[in-house]
Amino acid sequence: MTDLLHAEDIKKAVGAFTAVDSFDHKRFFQMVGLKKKSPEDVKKVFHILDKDKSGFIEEEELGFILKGFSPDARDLSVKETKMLLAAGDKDGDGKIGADEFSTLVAES
Ligand SMILES: [Ca+2]
Repeated sequence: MTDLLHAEDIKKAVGAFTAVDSFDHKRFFQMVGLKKKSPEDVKKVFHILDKDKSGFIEEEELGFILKGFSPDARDLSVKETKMLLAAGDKDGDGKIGADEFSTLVAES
């Protein structure tokens, strides 16, 4: 992930949401520098977060999204995970595809 984003930005962004239920994906994507990355780089980040390479970020993987940026980051709470899924899952299939992820980042 540090090939794509600055380690310092990742540290700051993860550090801003250490409190449970404080996660705000829009602010996080801005702080971590993802919003200003090219569509190709956003897709690369998507593939890192899609740990099982299924082509989707499922609800379980969403819960570990912060760990995808920094291994020592916390897991999202169930509430945060459900809110993030609701924000990103445009077609209602219960998981986030690459295009949905790009849209989620663009909207932040
Ligand atoms: Ca997956």
